[in-house]
Amino acid sequence: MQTHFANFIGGSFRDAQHDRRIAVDEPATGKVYASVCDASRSELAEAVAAAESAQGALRAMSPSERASMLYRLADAIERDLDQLAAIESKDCGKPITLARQLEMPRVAANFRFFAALAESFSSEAHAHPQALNVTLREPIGTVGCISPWNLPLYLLSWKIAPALACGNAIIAKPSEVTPASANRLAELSQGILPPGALNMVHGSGRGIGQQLVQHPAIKAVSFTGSTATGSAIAQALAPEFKKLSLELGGKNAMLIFADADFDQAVHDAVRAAFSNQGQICLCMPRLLIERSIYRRFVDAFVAAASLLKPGDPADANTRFAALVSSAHQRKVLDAIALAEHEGGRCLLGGQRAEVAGRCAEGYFVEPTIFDQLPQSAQTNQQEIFGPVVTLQPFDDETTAIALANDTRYGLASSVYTNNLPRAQRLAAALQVGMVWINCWMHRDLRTPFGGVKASGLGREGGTDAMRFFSECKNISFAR
Ligand code: TXE
Repeated sequence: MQTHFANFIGGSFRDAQHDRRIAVDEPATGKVYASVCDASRSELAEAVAAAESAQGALRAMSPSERASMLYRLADAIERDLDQLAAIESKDCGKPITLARQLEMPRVAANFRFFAALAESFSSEAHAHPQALNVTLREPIGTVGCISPWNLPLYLLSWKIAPALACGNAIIAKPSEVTPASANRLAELSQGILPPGALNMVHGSGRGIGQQLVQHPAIKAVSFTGSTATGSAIAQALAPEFKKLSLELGGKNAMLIFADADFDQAVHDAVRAAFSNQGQICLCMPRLLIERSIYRRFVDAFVAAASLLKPGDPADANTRFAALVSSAHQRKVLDAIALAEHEGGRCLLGGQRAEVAGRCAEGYFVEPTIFDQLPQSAQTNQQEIFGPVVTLQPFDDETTAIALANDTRYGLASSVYTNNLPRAQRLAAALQVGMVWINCWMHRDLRTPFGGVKASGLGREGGTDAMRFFSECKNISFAR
């Protein structure tokens, strides 16, 4: 029997009153393996009512009670880590090893981290000769969390954990492309969270997603996804003065100088270009390389990337697997065709990848490398969000900075150099929210996460997330 993912409302699973369902594929095989409910306004109304009714219980909880609820959820996730990794790998087409070793441990870590913060995040007091000011951080009420398909549970936990730590009720809308792990999280939350504290409505973005963010009961929206959708949400919500956090696309550049540790730069560039088949907003699809080492770097990078053999995501030895959907595979193959049309030289890949056996119909694309494309090419400007990377030489620091900054995006950048003053100059000049020096995707949960320009608005992570998911009220006591 086919699996079906229903809405999760008031602590139990409920299907939609109508019978509209969306098919869910297994990207590795190209076959439909499940369906997900396409929720309508009436289920949204039920979810809103459930969230409102949970508010009393959530507000009454002490910080340590909130923390203990999140610790219990983290324990349940850790207990079921293998199962969750298998669910995520099947639903997304991603290597099981990536889900098992990186994503699911980080999901549990997010709940633990915000459990601890629930206890230590404090209101502030400011003494004045005439008054004592107490600045409270209160729950907002009901918040909307919209998450994408590339790191489904990880990015959802990144929103849910701080929202609960602050005492809010949540209505989440996971991506309709990858609803499975969110569904399992909902099951795990039963008996741990008060009914109605976490609700999930499934379905299309333009349908239930849009209805959710616009619903008057939703006081804040945290969204991760494409820049186009983020912009549409921002426009729709602007007249309503809702709190809004947007984590959007990127076209990140890695800058590699001749004085860098060459082998480390090559190793990290391969990870940064092709992890999760390039479907991470922090991936580095543009590599800018100092001209004196350009040829040597290109040879080493192409050789290292050619070792990534597309394979069955369920195989523990696979490091590079499928794209998330047929539509996304088409988008990436179109982007490759455009790169060729723009005059790019294809140094590796450029085709749909053939994987034998059960994966013969899967959504695979080869790791693909282009050079000889000008910065103005669409390939260097538009987010592809797949395993397609471009290489460009630069002659000096000023040119490198200009190339790196010359896109509409501004999420992250990595700089490889052993010249400390140069590293500091670059960190100051790069127009991004996050700069890594001699590393990539190093994550410290206390640090702010987010971008500038078309990469988003606001920051997630650490106390920034706690501030986003709480409302501040100042009370002055006359002395
Ligand atoms: O994203 P969408 P898609 C980029 C990447 C990718 C492109 C499109 O370039 O190719 O976006 O992916 C919900 N109101 N990123 O179409 O549409 C939707 O149901 C409310 C970058 O999947 O932005 C899903 O849950 N919600 C990115 C979520 O928004 C709406 C990660 C994301 O979908 C909605 C993913 C609406 N009007 C894609 N429309 C990153 N920054 O990590 C859609 N949704």
